[in-house]
Amino acid sequence: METTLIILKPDAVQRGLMGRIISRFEDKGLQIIGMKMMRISDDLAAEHYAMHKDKPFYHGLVSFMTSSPVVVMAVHGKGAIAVCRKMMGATFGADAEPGSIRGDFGVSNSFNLIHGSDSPKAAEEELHRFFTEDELHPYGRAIDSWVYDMSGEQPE
Ligand code: D4T
Repeated sequence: METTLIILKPDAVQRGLMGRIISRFEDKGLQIIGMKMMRISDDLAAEHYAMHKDKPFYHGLVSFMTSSPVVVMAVHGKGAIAVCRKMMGATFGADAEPGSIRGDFGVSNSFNLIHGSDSPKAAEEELHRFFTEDELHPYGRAIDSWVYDMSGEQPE
């Protein structure tokens, strides 16, 4: 089981898409164990996108991410990191597959609605970047025995 960091970017919040995007993760059977609305500071955006510091789109990206509130979520489930990335679709809206979040809701390259951690290492770092320990709430769900086959040692 994994937990990944998802950010509903400023365009998702401004366009009133929060509920529909959150529902997709819930419908899939993933569990939200942390969620808050926040305004990302310049420093936090710079830390989060440090790997893109030398890219031509960096300043626009930081300016976009700090322009308006975002919603950050800790999403938990089997293979949650890859499952969420698949649900998000390709980076650019115009390339993203229909049925994916970016494919269904956007056409822009830079306003691409959502961020998701891309590896277990990134997920761990990013969850710590955006959440304190007491903001995460792992909880047992009665439906887990129907979301997963629990007859073996691991959820399947
Ligand atoms: P994030 O990191 O936001 O989940 O997106 P991806 O993992 O799908 O894509 P990324 O790291 O390559 O890009 C981060 C962020 O920068 C924007 N971007 C990217 C942009 O505005 N122009 C570009 O040419 C690229 C490559 C979009 C997502």
